[in-house]
Amino acid sequence: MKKLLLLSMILLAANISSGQDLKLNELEYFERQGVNILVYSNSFNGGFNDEKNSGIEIIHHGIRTIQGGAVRLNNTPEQWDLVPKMTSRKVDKENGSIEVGLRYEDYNFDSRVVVTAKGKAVEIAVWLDQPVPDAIAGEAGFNLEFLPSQYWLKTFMMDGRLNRFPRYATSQTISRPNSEKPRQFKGFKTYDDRGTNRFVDPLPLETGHSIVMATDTPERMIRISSTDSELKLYDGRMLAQNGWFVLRSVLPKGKTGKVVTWTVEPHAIPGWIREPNIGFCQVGYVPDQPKVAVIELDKQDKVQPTASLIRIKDDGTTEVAYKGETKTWGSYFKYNYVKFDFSSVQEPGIYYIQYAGTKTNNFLIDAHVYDKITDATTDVWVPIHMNHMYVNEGYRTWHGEPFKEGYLQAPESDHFDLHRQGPTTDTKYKPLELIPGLNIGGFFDAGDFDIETGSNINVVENFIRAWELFKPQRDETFVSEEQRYVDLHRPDGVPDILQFIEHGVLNLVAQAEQIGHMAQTLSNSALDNYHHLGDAASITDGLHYDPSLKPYEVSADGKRSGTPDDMWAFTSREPALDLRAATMFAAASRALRGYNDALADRALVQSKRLMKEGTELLNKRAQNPQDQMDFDWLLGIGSRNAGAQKPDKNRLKLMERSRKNREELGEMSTNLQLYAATHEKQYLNNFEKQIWDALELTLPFNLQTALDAVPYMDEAYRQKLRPYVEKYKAYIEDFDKQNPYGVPIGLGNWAGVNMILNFGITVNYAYLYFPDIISKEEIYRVPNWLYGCHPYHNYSFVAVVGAARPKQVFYGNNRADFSAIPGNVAPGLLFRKPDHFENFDDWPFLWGQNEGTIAGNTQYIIFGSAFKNLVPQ
Ligand SMILES: [Ca+2]
Ligand SMILES: [Ca+2]
Ligand SMILES: [Ca+2]
Repeated sequence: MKKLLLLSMILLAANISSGQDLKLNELEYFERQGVNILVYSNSFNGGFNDEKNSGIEIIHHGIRTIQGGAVRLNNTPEQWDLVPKMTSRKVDKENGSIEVGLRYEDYNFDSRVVVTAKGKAVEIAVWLDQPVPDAIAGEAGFNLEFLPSQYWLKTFMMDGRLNRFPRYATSQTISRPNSEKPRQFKGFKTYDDRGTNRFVDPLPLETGHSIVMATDTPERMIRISSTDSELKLYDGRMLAQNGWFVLRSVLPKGKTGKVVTWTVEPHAIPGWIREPNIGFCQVGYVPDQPKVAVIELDKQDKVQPTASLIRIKDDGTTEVAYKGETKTWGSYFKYNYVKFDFSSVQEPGIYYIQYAGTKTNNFLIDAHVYDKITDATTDVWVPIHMNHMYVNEGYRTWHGEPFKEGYLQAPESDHFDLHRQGPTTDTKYKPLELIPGLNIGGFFDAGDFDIETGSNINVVENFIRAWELFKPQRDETFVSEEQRYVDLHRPDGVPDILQFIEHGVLNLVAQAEQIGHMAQTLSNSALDNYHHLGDAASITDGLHYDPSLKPYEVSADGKRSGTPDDMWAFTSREPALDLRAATMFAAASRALRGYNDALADRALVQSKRLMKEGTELLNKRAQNPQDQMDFDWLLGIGSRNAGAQKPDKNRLKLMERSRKNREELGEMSTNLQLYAATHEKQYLNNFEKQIWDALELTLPFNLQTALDAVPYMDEAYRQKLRPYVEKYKAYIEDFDKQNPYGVPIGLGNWAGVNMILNFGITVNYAYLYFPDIISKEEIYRVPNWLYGCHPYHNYSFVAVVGAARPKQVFYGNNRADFSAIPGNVAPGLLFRKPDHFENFDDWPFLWGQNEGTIAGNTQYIIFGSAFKNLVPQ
């Protein structure tokens, strides 16, 4: 017996010590408790991505604090600096190593990075088969980047010299001739050199061979040393507010073989277990709704059998309101999940949840908790995003009037924000000629300031839907198109939402009238002002660009300048966009009737014209099989929704019939809109000929359109729709099996809030029209998720909404201030392969998790308005 005990103790000890070494796991990353080292589980993308999500990444005690491990060509790379393409990735399980091949096509430069587990550390080595090409010798180096918000104010020691990471960028720089700078993505330039022909290069904070960071903070402590190379520590924020701290070693000139070797040892707190994340609805709960907290647990954590709901009484003392079992849901990616159901507690009051040693902040149970969920978005976020206006709030100016000089015809070009112009401009204007009348109305796209036409169409549609469904009379905003002035919290006698519709339509109608069709976008012409952070009115100089003047020179009359900063209109014709605009214009003419009849008339004229021209162009195009896929997708019957599944015979038949119908009858949702606008029966007949095939083909995508038609249709339609709603009920419930949160969770490089809001809107309407099929409790799925019941942390994804703990930082245009624009809705949880969800709340700069968009936020207004109206029913 004693022997056995001894043996098991030895086994246990062996387990523990091997558990402390880094091991390559099944998911192909290095792991020990508290430390995950990923080697190109996520690749760089080039150009559009923010590129702070890739290469060698370290998740340190649950937070991805280190990334960007790769051979890079700059001391502190920016978003549009070249990234290496991964040409190979070999995982050697036996020897515990991962090797990636990296290539810079522009410089015909290949390197290999090999990461090998060595006890508690990894060795990172860079291998070259050919020396670094001359053009980038001395520039190419191995970089690793550290998250500023997790390292600032922490100590570091380089070769025994003590120091502290600066809170703000205040180190030193030099300037160097542009000719020495490695080229940027597609030849774009992120900086305005003010005519000096020189670029700025940061100097290192420290240089040496061995660095220990954050000895004062065990969660962040890391030791890095190199015997063959010099380590240099830089502050990437010197060039760009979204820069990280960068540690790098320049690759030696003229050498091959193993040229750089680092030993990297992230500290692991012995026995560390991640604190449980208790997901719940921060906004609170109405008394009769289901109330289920989802508790996210470290896989090493032991599940506690119970959790408690504590009530804070009127006198400030507390009492246990309910103690109940936790129910295991199971594992989902890297964590385990249990649920705590406290639905039985219905008494209004102030509560918090206690699970083991973890207490949440407090929340309310009360009949009115959801009453104000859309106010911040409608009263603050939306008006701040009104383009071509001066926006004031109390003592504060959010921005002056932007883009006074208007928009120039974009020449044929490739664009940094993914717009393409060409091969033709499809307008009567010459490249760089002023297109009159476009600097009016419209909404900033997101954290940037362009007018994405597609998004702006969505925005107007969303406002119209909100207006027609809920007739919100809310008037908190003064809007004068004549003064080009917006004042927040100043009623002017007109419902704000009508003014928002008008503002959106003013720009879109101007596009249709001036250009003849819809522009793809009105956007920046220069990358160096695209990443603008600050007053939108200062993005351009407000003066017409005159190429006969020198850059930065202003004409004698003060009206023109030689600075090529004017915005461009990208005008290559996209008939699908014209059709979407036609649908929206039809609805807008209806909504604006009686408020602004002149604009309603203009919108209707453009609707009819674009509908006719767009359909003809699309049908012509549909003869080309290359375009067929996009065409199908537009119809909502397409292969992108069907996934990789090869369509069977029946499906192909349906698709063919849908296509034919579309050619003859026009687009389904347009027909519905046109019926609503005109009450001409033929549109409704057309719609009915199309909707059933669409529901057969892609139910989740098309049910909303079918529900939108319910108010115009008879009882027979409603009966025919029933089996589809029943199918949709099964679709909803299936999410309970897919993940512990019961909503569709996206895994793309833009977290999935739009998909979740769409889902929420459809569930709301399915419940409204078919309460005997879709039960009321289903409508709470999406608000739960949005307001805090989700992985990673439990903060509300809507800025300032979420009584006690909304998120603090968003990727809005004030992100440089580590702030938020109230009412913004974050995309949510960004998935990093192979198993990590993330939403930073101390670092706003990753757009995939923190950037709210104008289309998404207006979609939130629909969702929130529908939801809060349904709650009391
Ligand atoms: Ca944009
Ligand atoms: Ca108003
Ligand atoms: Ca200008």
